Amino acid sequence: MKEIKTATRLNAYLPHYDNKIDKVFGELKKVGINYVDINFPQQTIGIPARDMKKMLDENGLRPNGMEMRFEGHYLNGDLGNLNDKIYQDAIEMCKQAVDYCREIGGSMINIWSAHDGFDYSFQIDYLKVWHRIVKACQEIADYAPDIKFSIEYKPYEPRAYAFVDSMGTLGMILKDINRKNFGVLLDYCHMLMKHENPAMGSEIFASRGELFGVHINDGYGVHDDGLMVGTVTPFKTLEFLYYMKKYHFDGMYYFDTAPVIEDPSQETSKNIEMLKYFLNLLDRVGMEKIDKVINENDAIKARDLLLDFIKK
Ligand SMILES: [Mn+2]
Repeated sequence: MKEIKTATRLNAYLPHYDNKIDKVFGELKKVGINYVDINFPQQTIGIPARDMKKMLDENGLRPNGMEMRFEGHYLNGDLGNLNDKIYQDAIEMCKQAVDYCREIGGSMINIWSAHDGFDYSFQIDYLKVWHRIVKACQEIADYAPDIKFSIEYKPYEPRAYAFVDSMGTLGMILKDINRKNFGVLLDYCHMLMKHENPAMGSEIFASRGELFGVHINDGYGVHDDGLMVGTVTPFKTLEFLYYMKKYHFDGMYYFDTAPVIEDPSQETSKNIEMLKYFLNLLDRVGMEKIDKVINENDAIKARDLLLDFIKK
């Protein structure tokens, strides 16, 4: 079986390891993780890129890239902020993330615009914010044509309404950004929160070559629960993964899970186990057979397929 690229949330580990990132890297390697995504600037503060690269090399981990974390003065918006100074800061921060990413040998920047959104009616000018985000993304894309950028959407939290909130809005804004190195990162839990079916997103974006990454996890749909992979909606997870296989996704599976009570390494090993088990299960049931069932457009046969997954 082809190597699966996996990474996990470093913030689940750091408090258990004196907030020392090198100790966390050592632990990740032991548990079977092979790639790392680093929150920028949050997890790089005080660590020059060359030192980060050295720590990755020493622990046999490969860099995927950076995950943007807009904190502090970005409370009222980041890449869509209507204050010129803060807007420029947000763009500048993405460029700094690119520089750091290149130095550690990474190739991807994931942008989660935590604070672009609104809480009240009549609070923002939607079109103005839309154009600012598009312009910012174009500037960042053109700054680094060698880097792939993904936008991760979420319907709400911390804002009551996020600006880029769904597969539809993201699809529209990508069309306006119109840069080959800009794509999508699907967070499974975020899709459940929006009452989207994750598989619909993985098929549509992967088929267009726009799916650059996934955050895989599980939840009940109301909150960003970040539960272990496959534990709440196993059939939906299987359907989601079916399309990842169908379109030969070769990006990274990032476990965006949040063990609060559980030991993070035990939790990560269960995520890896479930992901591999599900990807194998799709083969055992048969990709062709699944494809046939889908083509028959028949709910009864689709239900029978679900039972086949349990029987295998
Ligand atoms: Mn995520």
